[in-house]
Amino acid sequence: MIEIITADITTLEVDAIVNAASNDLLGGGGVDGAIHRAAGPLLLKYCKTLGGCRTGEAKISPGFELPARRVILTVGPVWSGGDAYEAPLLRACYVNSFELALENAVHSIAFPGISTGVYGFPKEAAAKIALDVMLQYEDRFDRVIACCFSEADAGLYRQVLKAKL
Ligand code: AR6
Repeated sequence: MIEIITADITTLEVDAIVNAASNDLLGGGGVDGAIHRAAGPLLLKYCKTLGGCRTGEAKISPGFELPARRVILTVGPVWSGGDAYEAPLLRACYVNSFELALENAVHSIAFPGISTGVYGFPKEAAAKIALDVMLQYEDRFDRVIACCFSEADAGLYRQVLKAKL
């Protein structure tokens, strides 16, 4: 079952948390900044060896000082009106993160709302894509967590999930 929670993703004790990163993987604000602060400086050092990440793709690192064992770094699309392949690119973020998780024996995974902050992806459309892919993969994991950062976002996720079931 997909778990929809309101939490700071950096506090979760799971096999992997997913980071909504930027193409250079060198940190930033939002959830990315929070993850780098909580993981400590070794995360940035490690990310510098990864050679960046294309939009829609995913890479993996250790969790360093985080309670999570791993960080899966993915780069969501910047919303620019909807005609620039934003939806398939966002879907690819979730699919590629799950595939990388499966390759790395990750059994519990938590996702933030990729692209729904600074990158401006409309929240309801993003939640539909996120939950669609989560439903596709949930059977292959012990825990799949949609980690929202506000009760309002969690409410939206619950509403979207209910409509899909
Ligand atoms: N735990 C869970 N969710 C969070 C947290 C947290 N600690 N902090 C923020 N969120 P954003 P993006 C939610 O802007 O839109 C960075 O600078 C937030 O409420 O972090 O993909 C990167 O380096 C929102 O719903 O990511 C990139 O340059 C969601 O996380 C750029 O931002 C994503 O918001 C990526 O932008």
